Parts: sequence; C-alpha cells; structure tokens
Amino acid sequence: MSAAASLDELVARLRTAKHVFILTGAGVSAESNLPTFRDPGGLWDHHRPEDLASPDAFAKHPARVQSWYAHRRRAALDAQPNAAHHAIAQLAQHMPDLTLVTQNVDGLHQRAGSTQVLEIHGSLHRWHCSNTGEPIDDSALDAQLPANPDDPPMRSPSGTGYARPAVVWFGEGLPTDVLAEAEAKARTADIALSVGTSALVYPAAALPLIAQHAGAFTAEINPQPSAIAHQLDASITQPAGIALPQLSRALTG
Ligand code: BJW
Repeated sequence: MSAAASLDELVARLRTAKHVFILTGAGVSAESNLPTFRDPGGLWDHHRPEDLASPDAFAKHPARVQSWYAHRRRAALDAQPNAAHHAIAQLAQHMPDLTLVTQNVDGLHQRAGSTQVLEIHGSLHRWHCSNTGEPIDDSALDAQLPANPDDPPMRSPSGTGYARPAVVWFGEGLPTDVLAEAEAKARTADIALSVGTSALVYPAAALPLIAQHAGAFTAEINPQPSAIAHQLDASITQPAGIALPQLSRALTG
C-alpha cells in the first residue's frame, strides 16, 4: 500500500475513533535537530550506550554521564517543537480521547501544548539525588553540572549522592505507574500509532502490539520501517513532520 493510501485510510479510521493511542520516539524530534539514537550520525554512533545510559556507567564515571546529559538537556532547551509535535497537540484537541506516550526525554511534546504526556523513559528536565531521590532544583543544575567529563561531578545538595537525570537507563525499570497507565490505555485504543521509533527497545516497543492484540488498528509513521512494521496494519514511510500535519489538517481543518 502506498504512503498516500495508508494516510487516507488512517484519516478515515481516525474520523470515527473514540480512543487514539500514540507512541513516539526520537524520530519525532529529529526535525527539531535533536539526533536520534540509532540512525546514521545518531547518539549511539558516537557513544556506546553502556558507557552513558546505564547504572554501571554512572557508578564508574558520574561526571562523564552527567556532562553528556547536561549537553543534551541544554540542546533540548535550545530546540523548538516541530510540525509533528504541534500536529499531535492539535489532534488531541479534536479527538474524544487521545493518549500520548513518549519515549522521548526532551520535553518538546509539552512545549508544543500536549498535556498529560506519559513519559515512559523519564525526562532530561528532572534531576534528583542518586542516593535519596531528593529532587534537585533547575537553577543548581545550570551552575553545577560538569561541562566536560574531566570536571568534578555534581554532588546532590545533601552531599550523600550525585545528581542524576530522571531518565530510564538500560536495565532499570520504567516508572511503574506510568507504564501501567500506558499499557491500560493501549488495551482500550481503537487506533494505535507508532511514530518515529525504531521499536527496538522494550517494553516500549510492545505497546502498539498490546493495542493490536486488544483489537486496535495499528500504523506507524517512519521514513524507515521499524522492527515491528511488518506486524502493524499500515506503514506510512514519511517523516513525522510531513505526515502528522497532513493527518491533523484532514481531521481538524
Ligand atoms: C523518523 C524521522 C522523522 C528518523 N520522522 N521518524 C524484551 C526483549 C529484548 C530486550 C528486552 C526486553 N525487555 C527488556 C529488554 C532489555 C532492554 C532492551 O529493550 N534492550 C534492547 C535494546 C535489546 N530494556 C530495558 O533495559 C528497559 N528496562 C527494562 O526492561 O527493565 C526491566 C526491569 C524491571 C524491573 C526492575 C528492573 C528492570 C529500559 C530501557 C531504557 C531505554 N533507555 C534509553 C535511554 C533513555 C535516556 C536517554 O535519552 O538517554 O531510551 S535507550 C534509547 O532508546 C532511549 C530511547 O527512548 C529508546 C528508543 O529509541 P527510539 O526513540 O526508538 O530512537 P531510535 O534512534 O532507535 O529510532 C529513531 C527512529 O526514528 C528510527 O526508526 C528512524 O527511522 C526514525 N526517524 N527521522 C519519523 N523525521
């Protein structure tokens, strides 16, 4: 089926859908110039995940992990939401019930106006003490996070641990309540859309399949078919910043 035919079918289905479920990944922010993880030139092209996005890496070299996340936090704050983020926020205002689940930690969905975003991999914009969990104020981050791996690591205000971002590293559990809500919403969806994710990381990648198993029509929007594309009902091989505004215009214009 062509991308245009899939898009038309999706629009027709969305017109009568009661509950829409959208899962997003790093590809949604690619057009805001934030790199994805696994595309050529992506974050994992330059770094090994186990050196930066794991509890072991943080224990061995907190300043290296902190400085990498400090750079990504700054890049996310400097980036602007793109047409895909805005289209999702607009769609939500015209659908009876839309659940947005994101693997992204950049906060761009919220800045585009989406509310109640389920951040299953956490956020770059919340930091806490690695020992006590005590939240750390933004203003302290700007002043104290190391700019370079060789700078001293930032300790938490209590001094008993280090500042860490509230993101989910490999081997860590996802926030239980957020994941449970995402799974429950997936089970009641009429339509589940997977947008801008390689669908290689679990349990996130299973969410559209949970929706499908419970009876939802499933589709993805991704210029490159993801690992689960062959299992979904439709695949729109376009950038999110092209396909989502088309969907939104067709439904709201
Ligand atoms: C565009 C585009 C455009 C480009 N428009 N698209 C089952 C099977 C196998 C393994 C496992 C399993 N269950 C668990 C595991 C282990 C592991 C895992 O999945 N490993 C696999 C990699 C093999 N999972 C975990 O460890 C998870 N934890 C867990 O399961 O815990 C169990 C537990 C329970 C209780 C106690 C203790 C433990 C945690 C996973 C955490 C993932 N963390 C990261 C880092 C987050 C923080 C950070 O940002 O640094 O999350 S890794 C990274 O990958 C990040 C992302 O959210 C995640 C997904 O990546 P995403 O978004 O899909 O990006 P890419 O780059 O992969 O893809 C981009 C896509 O965009 C591409 O397809 C492009 O084509 C597309 N694109 N431009 C639309 N314009």
